[in-house]
Amino acid sequence: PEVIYLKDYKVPVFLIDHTELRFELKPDKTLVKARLKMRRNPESQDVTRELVLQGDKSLLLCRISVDEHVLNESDFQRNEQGLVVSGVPDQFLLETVTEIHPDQNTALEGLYRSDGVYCTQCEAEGFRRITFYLDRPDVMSVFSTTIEADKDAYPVLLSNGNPVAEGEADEGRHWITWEDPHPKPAYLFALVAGDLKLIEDQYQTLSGRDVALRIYAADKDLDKLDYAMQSLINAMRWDEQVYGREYDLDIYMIVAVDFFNMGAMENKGLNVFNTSCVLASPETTTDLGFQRVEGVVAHEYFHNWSGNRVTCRDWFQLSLKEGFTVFRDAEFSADMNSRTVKRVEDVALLRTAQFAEDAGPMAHPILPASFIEISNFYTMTIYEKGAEVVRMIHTLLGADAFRKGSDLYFDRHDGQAVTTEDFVKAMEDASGKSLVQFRHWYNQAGTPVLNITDAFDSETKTYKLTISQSCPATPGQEVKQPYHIPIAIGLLDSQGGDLVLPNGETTQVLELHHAEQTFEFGGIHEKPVPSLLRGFSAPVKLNYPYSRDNLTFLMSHDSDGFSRWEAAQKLGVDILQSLVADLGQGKELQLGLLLGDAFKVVLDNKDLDKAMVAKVLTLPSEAYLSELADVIDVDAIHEARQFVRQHLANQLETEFYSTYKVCTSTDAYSPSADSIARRSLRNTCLSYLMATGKQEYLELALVQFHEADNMTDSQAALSLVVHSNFVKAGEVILDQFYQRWIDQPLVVNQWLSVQASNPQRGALVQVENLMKHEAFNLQNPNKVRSLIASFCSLNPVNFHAIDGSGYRFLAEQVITLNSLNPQIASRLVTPLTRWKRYNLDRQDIMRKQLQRIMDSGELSRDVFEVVSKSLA
Ligand code: B3K
Ligand code: ZN
Repeated sequence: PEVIYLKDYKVPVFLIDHTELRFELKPDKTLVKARLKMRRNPESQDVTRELVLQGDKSLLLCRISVDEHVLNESDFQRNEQGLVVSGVPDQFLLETVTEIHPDQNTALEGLYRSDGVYCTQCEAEGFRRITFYLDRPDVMSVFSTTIEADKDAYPVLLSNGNPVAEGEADEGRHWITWEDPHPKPAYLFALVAGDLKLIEDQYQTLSGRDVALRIYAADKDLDKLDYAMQSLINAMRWDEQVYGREYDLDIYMIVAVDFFNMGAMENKGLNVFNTSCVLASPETTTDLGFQRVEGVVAHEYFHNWSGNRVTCRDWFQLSLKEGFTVFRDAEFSADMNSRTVKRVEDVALLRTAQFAEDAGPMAHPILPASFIEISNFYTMTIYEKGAEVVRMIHTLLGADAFRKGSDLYFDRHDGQAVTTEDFVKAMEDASGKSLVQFRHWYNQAGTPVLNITDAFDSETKTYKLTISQSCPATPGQEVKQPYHIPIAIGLLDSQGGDLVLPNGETTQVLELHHAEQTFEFGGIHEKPVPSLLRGFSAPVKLNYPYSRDNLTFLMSHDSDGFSRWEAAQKLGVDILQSLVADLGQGKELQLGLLLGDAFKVVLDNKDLDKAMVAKVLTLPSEAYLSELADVIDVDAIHEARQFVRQHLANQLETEFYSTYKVCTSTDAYSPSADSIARRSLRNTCLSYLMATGKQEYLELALVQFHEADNMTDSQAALSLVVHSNFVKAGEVILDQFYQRWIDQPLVVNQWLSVQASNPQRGALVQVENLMKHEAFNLQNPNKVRSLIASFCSLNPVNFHAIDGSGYRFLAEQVITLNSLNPQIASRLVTPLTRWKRYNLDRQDIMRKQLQRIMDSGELSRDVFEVVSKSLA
């Protein structure tokens, strides 16, 4: 397959001013009639008379004409990528009739059917599976779309913009025409046709315009749409208040479908959502699910400005819209809920998944220089690290200058397809702050490492922090230039109070520019304890020789909530790492009271946010410990962590039990931050109580399972019992759970996931059996994620079983999915690509399975890119 390079970017030779589409949806085939008003791009130097259109091999071209003159075979050429029409004039009308087969579309890109509903997914390059087109984001066109279909089966026909005409046709068919006045790239096109129901609301924008809000879903899910609607309204208000951005069409629609490759898609005026990111009800949805709905609804809404009004010039610029929009949705969620909890969750995800990606064979900068398949670049790096980079700009500029910068960016580039450089330039121009060196964050891959040492001079009363930075080599990038890094710090006196820093505040942002730099603080009377990287002000790894006493001190005194959690994590990591080392040397595990005592202080502190208490009490995850390890010892990490959990459970049994009781409430379910916090702490306590292995806590968990009025509590109890040694009890409630929720696919998916992530022996056999279960369907990505992906990423001890069974299993699934759904296949393979992180025995069997995929026949570009880069 061909490698595409950013450096080869050229402006389009032709443009499309107007796109008129007519879809005739029929069960055996769909006809797509396109009328494209095209003209030569005055900005292109290219004088060719050849028009090159993208079009997938699966498209059947029935007819093509230029200015109403029908072309014959000699006037154009079909090839793998599309169509080349020769001898076109400077301005012309291109008409095509194409036949496509949505029923056979298992890749879920382009036009496909999800449970009988026609829907589209065009980002990044799906439009070329619908018709021949200039399928690139810098070609923006006004769309007018007519959909014709059987009226009974498809009463609802939707596309972008506003409906302008409708009518009846022969044979019980009907049609509707939609017009979208905003020029847009083809990746933002959408079409939906189906038997859908809706809930409706109204929104009045700041300037007084009325917008109709509609959320569509299958009839049975109509009762689960209110939370998404409320989240949408909150997001619209927030974007007006925080960014001054208003919605620009008369209608905003969201459609929920069950077959979807990712979370949701921001098509102009017509978002298509995975049901998992829009449906929410207390009985069926966990707190995490509620928060995901809120976050994703907001994310897609925010794209209307950061992505749609101002879009990407080419797909290398993906982080322009994704990094910025993730930053926006994270800030929205922080404002709606607990800011610190949101930050802790995001950082935990970044440090496990994104750091691992940055250290693996697919490492790439947030502005990649090349790719084979763009779908492989919808990554943690583009999204989450991209958001961190925008956050650093926010930190360096301050909120006011950042807002000026975003205003300038939106005003300057409204209606354009631009680059990350344009974004940074607008931030610079509006603030006057140089971001020249900062741009390395866009071009360099890898996670920078900071090593910090300090010195206190009691004579001169000065305290010095010496910070050095480095960044490991990544594929194709041996040497890195020093980054410009904002490091937010505080200094604590021996009482735990914050010292006032030179900026007059208790937190100051140090700006690191050099490979090594020393920062001096005068007028300091005793050696302070530094609180470093407050709020995780930069996506880096930080080493400072904290003693365990330092860490317990910071855990209870740091004024920055994030840093208190971070101190607890560091303490947990330190303890767990030494236990893992002990296991490696065959030593018996021992643990003192220090960690439990520190946890007790936190548990007893009634002033703390319960959600944060729960976070602090949660040991660093196996995934995070793995990411930090030189060589990942899967079993030792699991064993050490279980040992510490059990030890803490015994040491603090009384406290966990009383806190569990305190957090028990008879109030009706609410997804408010307070009640989420209460449930989260309660379930954390229950998990420790279960770790004692005592029968009485099994009873407690079972009572919770049976009496819960919400999915959070019932699912927490279910997974604790299923993952415990009480095997029989686990089987019984798994069965009860399934019978109860058999009609709720999203709940059944959680049921699959609980079993797939079971660390007890035998999980793989269970997963293999479940693949034959009626609840499973390999063509539904949500099912694949719940069962197969959960097993491979949430069940390290079983997936990495030393007999290689987990690896073989994954390779088989990837090979099957490669031809069904390449995007899902290529995501699934990720855990195998990290083979270099394991011991030689495992490396060997993991690599063999990658090779087996490689040799399995014709690979999709998606799978080929990931597997070949991993083997390189
Ligand atoms: N922009 C879409 C992602 C499209 C993925 C295409 N493979 C969702 C989002 O980030 O909002
Ligand atoms: Zn997005």
